[in-house]
Amino acid sequence: MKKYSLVLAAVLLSLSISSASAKRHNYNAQYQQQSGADHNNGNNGGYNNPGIIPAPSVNVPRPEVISPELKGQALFDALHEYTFSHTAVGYGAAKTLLPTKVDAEEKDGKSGVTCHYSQVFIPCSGKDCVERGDENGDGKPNDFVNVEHTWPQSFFNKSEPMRSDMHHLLLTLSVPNGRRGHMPFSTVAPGNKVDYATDSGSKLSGSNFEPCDASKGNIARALLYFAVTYTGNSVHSGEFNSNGFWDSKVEMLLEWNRQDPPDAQEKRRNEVIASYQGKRNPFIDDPSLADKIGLEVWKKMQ
Ligand SMILES: [Ca+2]
Ligand SMILES: [Ca+2]
Repeated sequence: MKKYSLVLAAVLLSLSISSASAKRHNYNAQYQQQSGADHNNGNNGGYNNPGIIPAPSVNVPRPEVISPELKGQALFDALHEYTFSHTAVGYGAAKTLLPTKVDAEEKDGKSGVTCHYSQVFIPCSGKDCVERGDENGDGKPNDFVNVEHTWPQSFFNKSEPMRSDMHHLLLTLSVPNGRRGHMPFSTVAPGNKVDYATDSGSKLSGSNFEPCDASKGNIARALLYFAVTYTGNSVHSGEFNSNGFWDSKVEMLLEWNRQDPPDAQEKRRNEVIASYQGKRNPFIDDPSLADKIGLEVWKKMQ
Protein backbone atom coordinates (compact mmCIF):
# COMPACT_ATOMS: atom_id res chain seq x y z
CA MET A 1 0.00 0.00 0.00
CA LYS A 2 2.83 2.37 0.88
CA LYS A 3 4.69 1.64 -2.36
CA TYR A 4 1.51 2.19 -4.37
CA SER A 5 0.97 5.57 -2.72
CA LEU A 6 4.52 6.68 -3.45
CA VAL A 7 4.28 5.77 -7.11
CA LEU A 8 0.87 7.42 -7.45
CA ALA A 9 2.16 10.61 -5.84
CA ALA A 10 5.18 10.66 -8.16
CA VAL A 11 3.02 10.17 -11.24
CA LEU A 12 0.62 12.93 -10.21
CA LEU A 13 3.53 15.28 -9.50
CA SER A 14 5.05 14.43 -12.87
CA LEU A 15 1.80 15.16 -14.69
CA SER A 16 1.35 18.52 -12.97
CA ILE A 17 4.90 19.66 -13.80
CA SER A 18 5.04 18.38 -17.36
CA SER A 19 1.92 20.36 -18.20
CA ALA A 20 3.50 23.51 -16.79
CA SER A 21 6.79 23.28 -18.68
CA ALA A 22 7.13 22.01 -22.21
CA LYS A 23 10.83 22.70 -22.69
CA ARG A 24 12.51 22.31 -19.30
CA HIS A 25 12.30 18.93 -17.70
CA ASN A 26 12.12 19.05 -13.95
CA TYR A 27 13.93 16.33 -12.11
CA ASN A 28 11.90 16.46 -8.92
CA ALA A 29 9.07 14.76 -10.74
CA GLN A 30 11.02 12.69 -13.22
CA TYR A 31 13.41 11.30 -10.68
CA GLN A 32 10.86 10.36 -8.05
CA GLN A 33 8.91 8.49 -10.67
CA GLN A 34 12.02 6.62 -11.79
CA SER A 35 12.99 5.75 -8.21
CA GLY A 36 9.52 4.47 -7.46
CA ALA A 37 9.64 2.16 -10.47
CA ASP A 38 13.04 0.83 -9.42
CA HIS A 39 11.78 0.27 -5.91
CA ASN A 40 8.93 -1.86 -7.17
CA ASN A 41 10.73 -4.02 -9.70
CA GLY A 42 13.82 -4.65 -7.59
CA ASN A 43 16.19 -3.12 -10.14
CA ASN A 44 19.53 -2.66 -8.37
CA GLY A 45 20.44 0.25 -10.63
CA GLY A 46 18.13 2.65 -8.79
CA TYR A 47 19.46 5.19 -6.31
CA ASN A 48 17.56 3.47 -3.55
CA ASN A 49 20.38 0.94 -3.59
CA PRO A 50 23.59 2.96 -3.14
CA GLY A 51 26.81 1.01 -3.39
CA ILE A 52 25.49 -1.64 -5.75
CA ILE A 53 27.13 -1.42 -9.14
CA PRO A 54 24.73 -1.97 -12.03
CA ALA A 55 25.91 -4.07 -14.95
CA PRO A 56 26.88 -1.86 -17.90
CA SER A 57 25.36 -2.17 -21.31
CA VAL A 58 27.73 -1.50 -24.21
CA ASN A 59 28.17 0.91 -27.11
CA VAL A 60 25.66 3.62 -26.25
CA PRO A 61 25.03 5.34 -29.60
CA ARG A 62 25.52 9.06 -30.17
CA PRO A 63 22.29 11.06 -30.04
CA GLU A 64 20.27 11.01 -33.24
CA VAL A 65 18.38 14.16 -32.19
CA ILE A 66 21.41 16.33 -32.97
CA SER A 67 21.22 17.27 -36.64
CA PRO A 68 24.16 19.23 -38.14
CA GLU A 69 21.89 22.20 -38.96
CA LEU A 70 20.93 22.84 -35.33
CA LYS A 71 22.50 25.79 -33.51
CA GLY A 72 21.73 28.34 -30.78
CA GLN A 73 18.73 27.75 -28.52
CA ALA A 74 17.39 24.94 -30.73
CA LEU A 75 20.62 22.99 -30.27
CA PHE A 76 20.65 23.68 -26.50
CA ASP A 77 17.05 22.40 -26.27
CA ALA A 78 17.79 19.30 -28.36
CA LEU A 79 20.76 18.40 -26.16
CA HIS A 80 18.65 18.94 -23.02
CA GLU A 81 16.00 16.64 -24.49
CA TYR A 82 18.69 13.99 -25.00
CA THR A 83 20.60 14.18 -21.68
CA PHE A 84 17.84 14.78 -19.13
CA SER A 85 16.46 11.24 -19.27
CA HIS A 86 19.59 9.37 -18.22
CA THR A 87 19.75 6.70 -15.53
CA ALA A 88 20.99 7.85 -12.12
CA VAL A 89 23.28 5.28 -10.50
CA GLY A 90 23.11 6.79 -6.99
CA TYR A 91 25.97 8.42 -5.12
CA GLY A 92 27.23 5.31 -3.34
CA ALA A 93 27.62 3.53 -6.66
CA ALA A 94 29.18 6.58 -8.32
CA LYS A 95 31.88 6.81 -5.63
CA THR A 96 32.79 3.18 -6.28
CA LEU A 97 32.45 3.24 -10.07
CA LEU A 98 34.70 6.28 -10.62
CA PRO A 99 37.96 4.80 -9.25
CA THR A 100 37.26 1.17 -10.15
CA LYS A 101 35.67 1.46 -13.63
CA VAL A 102 35.26 4.94 -15.08
CA ASP A 103 38.75 6.35 -14.42
CA ALA A 104 40.61 3.11 -13.64
CA GLU A 105 43.98 2.83 -15.39
CA GLU A 106 46.95 0.45 -15.31
CA LYS A 107 50.46 1.89 -14.98
CA ASP A 108 53.66 -0.08 -14.31
CA GLY A 109 51.60 -3.07 -13.26
CA LYS A 110 49.56 -1.04 -10.77
CA SER A 111 45.93 -0.03 -11.04
CA GLY A 112 45.04 3.52 -10.13
CA VAL A 113 43.68 6.84 -11.35
CA THR A 114 45.11 10.08 -12.75
CA CYS A 115 43.78 12.95 -10.64
CA HIS A 116 42.46 16.21 -11.95
CA TYR A 117 44.02 19.45 -10.64
CA SER A 118 47.22 17.47 -9.88
CA GLN A 119 47.64 15.25 -12.98
CA VAL A 120 49.49 12.55 -11.05
CA PHE A 121 48.83 8.82 -11.12
CA ILE A 122 47.64 7.58 -7.72
CA PRO A 123 47.55 3.81 -7.11
CA CYS A 124 44.31 2.37 -5.78
CA SER A 125 43.37 -0.60 -3.65
CA GLY A 126 39.78 -1.15 -4.64
CA LYS A 127 38.18 2.28 -4.38
CA ASP A 128 40.80 3.60 -1.92
CA CYS A 129 43.46 5.65 -3.69
CA VAL A 130 46.27 7.23 -1.65
CA GLU A 131 49.19 9.48 -2.62
CA ARG A 132 52.69 8.05 -1.94
CA GLY A 133 54.47 10.96 -0.26
CA ASP A 134 53.71 14.33 -1.82
CA GLU A 135 53.41 13.41 -5.48
CA ASN A 136 51.51 16.53 -6.54
CA GLY A 137 53.91 18.89 -4.78
CA ASP A 138 51.32 20.82 -2.78
CA GLY A 139 53.09 20.28 0.55
CA LYS A 140 50.56 17.76 1.91
CA PRO A 141 51.80 14.14 1.84
CA ASN A 142 49.76 10.93 1.74
CA ASP A 143 46.59 12.66 0.61
CA PHE A 144 43.64 10.57 -0.52
CA VAL A 145 41.51 10.76 -3.65
CA ASN A 146 37.89 11.84 -3.42
CA VAL A 147 35.09 13.03 -5.68
CA GLU A 148 34.94 16.60 -6.95
CA HIS A 149 31.57 18.01 -8.01
CA THR A 150 32.53 20.43 -10.77
CA TRP A 151 29.07 22.01 -10.23
CA PRO A 152 29.20 22.28 -6.42
CA GLN A 153 26.69 20.05 -4.71
CA SER A 154 25.77 22.78 -2.21
CA PHE A 155 24.23 24.66 -5.17
CA PHE A 156 21.55 21.98 -5.54
CA ASN A 157 21.32 20.86 -1.89
CA LYS A 158 23.04 17.55 -2.68
CA SER A 159 19.93 16.44 -4.56
CA GLU A 160 19.78 13.47 -6.88
CA PRO A 161 20.23 12.87 -9.73
CA MET A 162 22.66 15.82 -9.91
CA ARG A 163 24.79 14.57 -7.05
CA SER A 164 25.63 11.21 -8.63
CA ASP A 165 25.79 12.22 -12.30
CA MET A 166 29.28 11.01 -13.18
CA HIS A 167 29.55 13.21 -16.27
CA HIS A 168 30.25 16.17 -13.96
CA LEU A 169 32.23 14.29 -11.28
CA LEU A 170 36.03 14.21 -11.35
CA LEU A 171 38.52 12.43 -9.10
CA THR A 172 40.93 14.74 -7.27
CA LEU A 173 43.17 14.62 -4.24
CA SER A 174 41.27 15.89 -1.21
CA VAL A 175 43.45 18.95 -0.53
CA PRO A 176 43.09 20.67 -3.95
CA ASN A 177 39.42 19.64 -3.89
CA GLY A 178 39.02 21.41 -0.55
CA ARG A 179 40.97 24.49 -1.67
CA ARG A 180 38.67 24.89 -4.67
CA GLY A 181 35.69 24.46 -2.37
CA HIS A 182 32.52 25.63 -4.09
CA MET A 183 34.04 28.58 -5.88
CA PRO A 184 33.56 29.38 -9.54
CA PHE A 185 36.53 28.43 -11.72
CA SER A 186 38.73 31.38 -12.67
CA THR A 187 42.12 32.35 -13.98
CA VAL A 188 44.82 33.79 -11.76
CA ALA A 189 46.50 36.86 -13.26
CA PRO A 190 50.32 36.68 -13.55
CA GLY A 191 51.96 38.39 -10.59
CA ASN A 192 49.06 37.84 -8.23
CA LYS A 193 49.93 36.30 -4.86
CA VAL A 194 49.42 32.53 -5.02
CA ASP A 195 48.04 31.04 -1.79
CA TYR A 196 48.16 27.40 -2.87
CA ALA A 197 49.50 25.48 -5.88
CA THR A 198 50.24 22.03 -7.24
CA ASP A 199 53.25 21.16 -9.43
CA SER A 200 50.84 20.70 -12.36
CA GLY A 201 49.92 24.41 -12.32
CA SER A 202 46.61 24.45 -10.48
CA LYS A 203 46.55 27.48 -8.21
CA LEU A 204 44.50 29.47 -5.74
CA SER A 205 44.75 33.23 -5.31
CA GLY A 206 42.26 34.72 -2.89
CA SER A 207 38.90 33.39 -4.07
CA ASN A 208 40.16 32.55 -7.57
CA PHE A 209 40.91 28.89 -8.28
CA GLU A 210 42.51 28.12 -11.62
CA PRO A 211 42.87 24.43 -12.56
CA CYS A 212 45.93 23.17 -14.44
CA ASP A 213 45.74 23.40 -18.26
CA ALA A 214 45.26 19.64 -18.72
CA SER A 215 42.06 19.75 -16.63
CA LYS A 216 40.54 22.91 -18.12
CA GLY A 217 38.76 21.34 -21.09
CA ASN A 218 37.48 18.41 -19.01
CA ILE A 219 36.04 20.84 -16.46
CA ALA A 220 34.48 23.01 -19.17
CA ARG A 221 32.75 20.06 -20.86
CA ALA A 222 31.56 18.73 -17.49
CA LEU A 223 29.98 22.10 -16.64
CA LEU A 224 28.49 22.60 -20.11
CA TYR A 225 26.93 19.14 -19.86
CA PHE A 226 25.56 19.97 -16.41
CA ALA A 227 24.08 23.28 -17.61
CA VAL A 228 22.30 21.64 -20.55
CA THR A 229 21.01 18.73 -18.49
CA TYR A 230 19.83 20.55 -15.35
CA THR A 231 18.67 23.90 -16.70
CA GLY A 232 15.40 24.76 -14.97
CA ASN A 233 16.17 22.66 -11.88
CA SER A 234 17.18 25.31 -9.31
CA VAL A 235 20.91 24.59 -9.38
CA HIS A 236 22.04 28.09 -8.38
CA SER A 237 21.15 28.19 -4.69
CA GLY A 238 23.67 29.48 -2.16
CA GLU A 239 26.45 32.02 -2.15
CA PHE A 240 27.00 32.34 -5.90
CA ASN A 241 24.09 33.41 -8.06
CA SER A 242 23.73 32.60 -11.72
CA ASN A 243 25.89 35.56 -12.74
CA GLY A 244 28.71 34.87 -10.28
CA PHE A 245 29.11 31.19 -11.03
CA TRP A 246 27.96 30.94 -14.62
CA ASP A 247 27.10 33.98 -16.76
CA SER A 248 30.38 35.77 -16.05
CA LYS A 249 32.45 32.59 -16.46
CA VAL A 250 30.97 30.77 -19.43
CA GLU A 251 33.02 32.70 -22.02
CA MET A 252 36.16 31.45 -20.26
CA LEU A 253 34.76 27.90 -20.22
CA LEU A 254 34.12 28.01 -23.96
CA GLU A 255 37.76 29.06 -24.40
CA TRP A 256 38.96 26.23 -22.16
CA ASN A 257 36.88 23.80 -24.23
CA ARG A 258 38.80 24.91 -27.35
CA GLN A 259 42.24 24.99 -25.67
CA ASP A 260 42.12 21.49 -24.16
CA PRO A 261 40.25 19.12 -26.51
CA PRO A 262 39.18 15.63 -25.33
CA ASP A 263 42.03 13.13 -25.10
CA ALA A 264 41.79 9.34 -25.22
CA GLN A 265 41.18 9.06 -21.47
CA GLU A 266 38.32 11.58 -21.49
CA LYS A 267 36.74 9.85 -24.52
CA ARG A 268 37.04 6.46 -22.84
CA ARG A 269 35.40 7.67 -19.62
CA ASN A 270 32.53 9.10 -21.66
CA GLU A 271 31.94 5.60 -23.10
CA VAL A 272 32.10 3.93 -19.69
CA ILE A 273 29.79 6.46 -18.01
CA ALA A 274 27.33 6.15 -20.91
CA SER A 275 27.30 2.38 -20.40
CA TYR A 276 26.01 2.96 -16.85
CA GLN A 277 23.90 6.10 -17.27
CA GLY A 278 22.56 5.37 -20.76
CA LYS A 279 23.44 8.81 -22.12
CA ARG A 280 26.69 10.38 -23.33
CA ASN A 281 28.25 13.79 -22.75
CA PRO A 282 27.72 15.19 -26.28
CA PHE A 283 30.41 17.88 -25.75
CA ILE A 284 33.09 15.19 -25.46
CA ASP A 285 31.91 13.54 -28.68
CA ASP A 286 31.82 16.90 -30.48
CA PRO A 287 33.35 19.90 -28.64
CA SER A 288 32.26 22.24 -31.44
CA LEU A 289 28.65 21.94 -30.19
CA ALA A 290 29.52 24.39 -27.40
CA ASP A 291 30.32 27.23 -29.82
CA LYS A 292 27.40 26.30 -32.08
CA ILE A 293 25.11 27.01 -29.10
CA GLY A 294 26.85 30.36 -28.67
CA LEU A 295 27.72 32.59 -25.72
CA GLU A 296 24.43 34.50 -25.56
CA VAL A 297 22.36 31.32 -25.27
CA TRP A 298 24.72 29.89 -22.67
CA LYS A 299 24.36 33.03 -20.55
CA LYS A 300 20.59 32.57 -20.45
CA MET A 301 20.85 29.20 -18.70
CA GLN A 302 19.02 29.32 -15.35
CA1 LIG B 1 50.08 16.17 -1.89
CA1 LIG C 1 42.30 17.51 -20.71
